[in-house]
Amino acid sequence: MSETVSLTVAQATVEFLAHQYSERDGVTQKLFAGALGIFGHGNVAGIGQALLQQETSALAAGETPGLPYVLARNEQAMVHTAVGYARQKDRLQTWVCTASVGPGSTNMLTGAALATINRIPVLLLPSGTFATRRSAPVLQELENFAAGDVTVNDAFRPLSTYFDRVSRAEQLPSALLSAMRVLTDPAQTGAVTLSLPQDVQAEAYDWPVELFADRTWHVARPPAEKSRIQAAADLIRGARRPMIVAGGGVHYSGAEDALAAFCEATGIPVGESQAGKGSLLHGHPQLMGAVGSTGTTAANALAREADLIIGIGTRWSDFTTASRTAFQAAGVRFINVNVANFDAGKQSGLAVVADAREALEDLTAALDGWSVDAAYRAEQGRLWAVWDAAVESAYQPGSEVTDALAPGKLTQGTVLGLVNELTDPRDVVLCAAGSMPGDLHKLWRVRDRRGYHVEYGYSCMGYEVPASIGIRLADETRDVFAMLGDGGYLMMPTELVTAVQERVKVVVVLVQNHGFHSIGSLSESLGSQRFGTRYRFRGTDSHRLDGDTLPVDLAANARSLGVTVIEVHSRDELAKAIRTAKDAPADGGPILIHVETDPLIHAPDSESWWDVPVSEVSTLDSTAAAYATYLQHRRQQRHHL
Ligand SMILES: Cc1ncc(C[n+]2csc(CCOP(=O)(O)OP(=O)(O)O)c2C)c(N)n1
Ligand SMILES: [Mg+2]
Repeated sequence: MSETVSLTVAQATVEFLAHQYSERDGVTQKLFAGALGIFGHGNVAGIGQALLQQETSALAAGETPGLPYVLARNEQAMVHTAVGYARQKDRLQTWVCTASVGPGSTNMLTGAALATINRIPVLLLPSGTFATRRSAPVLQELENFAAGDVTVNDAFRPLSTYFDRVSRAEQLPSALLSAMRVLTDPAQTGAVTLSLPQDVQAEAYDWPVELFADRTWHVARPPAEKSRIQAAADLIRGARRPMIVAGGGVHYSGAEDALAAFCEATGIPVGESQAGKGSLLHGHPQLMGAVGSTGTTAANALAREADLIIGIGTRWSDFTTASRTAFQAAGVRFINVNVANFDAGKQSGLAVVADAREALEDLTAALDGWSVDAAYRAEQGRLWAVWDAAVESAYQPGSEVTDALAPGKLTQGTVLGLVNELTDPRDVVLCAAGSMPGDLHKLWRVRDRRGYHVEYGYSCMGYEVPASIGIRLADETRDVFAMLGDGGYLMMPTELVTAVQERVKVVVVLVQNHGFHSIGSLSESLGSQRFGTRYRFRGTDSHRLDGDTLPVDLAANARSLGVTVIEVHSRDELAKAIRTAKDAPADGGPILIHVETDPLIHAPDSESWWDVPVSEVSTLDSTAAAYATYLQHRRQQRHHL
């Protein structure tokens, strides 16, 4: 008989999680940095009691708890914190999120979707109602008229890359082991959900002690099959205008240096997706910057005529392909280097299922001595120079732009440019939704491989503040600058309080433009006249949202939460505020810089498109005109078969 120990399911879960490690390239680290949570019935006496018990005994022994607990303010937000952390750690470390029965748990659904779509590991522990049903229906329990075994936590199933419900204590070991396997699998990772019914959490069981031994999960770097590398090399040798599209997989695999070496040897230019931005650093001769709907004119011009596209670690989202209009050459072919065969098969590409770094090293060797011709390299240089000049004038607009601005307002390009210029290369810029992700994609000059963090898989308003905490906790040697719109701020300012509580230094640059610059422009381009995108009073006569600007004071709002706030009204004041934020103490808590911008000044055009359907019939001239333009763009859409 093996030795056993009596613990509740919750205590066993916490004990197990505290002993998990990930390992890649011989480097071992804890898989879970800690647990984020909000207690209510369902977890207060289960997981909550277990976390208390381990904190108490660790501190009494003069040790740090194996799974330190951090109280968050909103369950969706705490998943964002975990995602921010895990992405900054190249998916090798993450957090556990625990929530109470019902709304506490379903608040995590958006976070689950975000994690799975971005392929970022997080472990979610929603609480379930009684497995025994002995007091059913309990407070916050869903009663489904047609199915007795359904709970609100079933809503996690389509959003999780792995889901299990532990209805009996005996099921826990296999559930935990499967969860770890999926979290550390680079091809399958995402939100992993273990639903823990409230009675089961508190139930005791005699566990074999081996369950709680240290366990190390190897994060694989699968190499490509030799024949696929050979086939890919043959295709590349036969191409005249090949181009790389670098995605998030380049970062997660740590393949940046291998990519740079490959590009330098072959002269193949690189366009980057949002997650892949920073794959090559600003100034690299083959870097053509962002590609697709929010791309640079340089990358998009090359993409239009490329005869071979080599996707590396990309999901090929519509922003990256400009809704399948980016690649226009007749007979254009694709190679997809991806650790997930799901992505490697897209665009009818030649699938190279492998870790990005491994595959790039093999491809570099297979193409030894081969390069694109000198004219193609020179063309890249010319295209980039034109774009870089456009970036410079967005950073430093001329008087024809600045003279037209209302007093105290700046352009968004000025704000991005100053933050870029005055931060350290290693600092992290962060964003998720609004007009800024597109502007950052086009304009931000990335100077460190971990310096750019835009969540554009789910583009979730509200990600920014909680994720900035995760990023800072992941690496306290870097300052984090969260670029946040007023709409995004109003969606979820809650975690500023968590940053105050934990004394986490994050810098929020709040760009106040009184509504949705992004959706306003989109609306106008689709013939919908910016309807419902401005934050205005309802007009007493017009009955529409076209009255005066609302008297919101988000600076005062942030101050009331305990945040240090700096309000700026000029370029010089903004520069000073950024320097003050940089000089602020590392444990001084969050800082918010409040700046007003003009929403009608745009970043330079991408010469690209994004497919958003326009009404086919309408009584509005603006919509009818937009539909005609829409049809023209639709004609450019291609199947890659
Ligand atoms: C949770 C969520 N709801 C809605 C949207 C759709 N959406 C995208 S951008 C945007 C407006 C963002 O406004 P703001 O943060 O002020 O940024 P701005 O567009 O002004 O730059 C909306 C509503 C979204 N991305 N996420
Ligand atoms: Mg706004």
